Amino acid sequence: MVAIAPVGVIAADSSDPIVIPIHNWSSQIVMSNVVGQMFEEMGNNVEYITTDSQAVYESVRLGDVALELEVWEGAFGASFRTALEKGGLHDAGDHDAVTREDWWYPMWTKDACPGLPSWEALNDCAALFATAETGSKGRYLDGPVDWLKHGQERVAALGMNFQVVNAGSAAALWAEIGAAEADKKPVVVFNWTPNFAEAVWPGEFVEFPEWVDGCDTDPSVGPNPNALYDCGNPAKGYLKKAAWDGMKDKWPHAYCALTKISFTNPQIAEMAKLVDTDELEPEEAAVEWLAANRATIDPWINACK
Ligand code: TMO
Repeated sequence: MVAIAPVGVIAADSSDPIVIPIHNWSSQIVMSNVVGQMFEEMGNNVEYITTDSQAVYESVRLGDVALELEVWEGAFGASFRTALEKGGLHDAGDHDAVTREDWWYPMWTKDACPGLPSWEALNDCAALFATAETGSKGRYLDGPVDWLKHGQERVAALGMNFQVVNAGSAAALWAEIGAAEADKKPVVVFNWTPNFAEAVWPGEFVEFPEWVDGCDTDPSVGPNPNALYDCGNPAKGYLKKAAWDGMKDKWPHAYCALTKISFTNPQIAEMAKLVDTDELEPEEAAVEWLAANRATIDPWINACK
């Protein structure tokens, strides 16, 4: 006899592991574990793989990994758009979060440079940020290179008296702020929100010329008619989920849950805090986060059984 599936019941998910990519900042790692554990509760197999945070969009497009949980507009909008245009990956919806990634300083920096947060004021204060390494120029500690923040291009496009140094890891950013804290030494580093840092060090983003679409692709956009990257990052950026087109058919229940998932700024900041402040391992942090947030998670699971 041939078994016929009742109408309205979706096929079972494949028992192949859902491969989830992990990058080099804490909220993304914890969120990936939260969602991975959620999928496991739904009966799926999950595998984590550490990947470059730009190349991952090509991996999602080809189905080497199933999804990406944190597509930040500022850092990854361009790679995400490129992969979308090539095909194989799609936008699986936004988190209920507003993001910003840019040059940032702890508030004590403003005591030494009261014209902040304007970028022109920062530039006039460049000497305050000079180090043995940067000579007469101010030091700006940018993120790890794979976040492609184009700090050097921005300095050139706006004629700033700063030298851009790339941090080797997110931890190096926090160490730079921490080391400056005792003497209230002025520092300017790459930072973002939502993040654990906002609860630890009050601070502000530097205000650069406002982001305009095309600032990274069309030199005529932005205040310097001959340069790309002469704008700040979006001040109200999106945070998206991306999925491999094949995920829907291969793991329909997990895919359904992915489309429901939507984390908020405080929830994402808490994910980072569990690792960066409380020093839990990401997997443990995810267990804790899930235990404290069943009311958020359970409806997503129940809607996709
Ligand atoms: C991609 N990041 C949140 C580190 O700016």
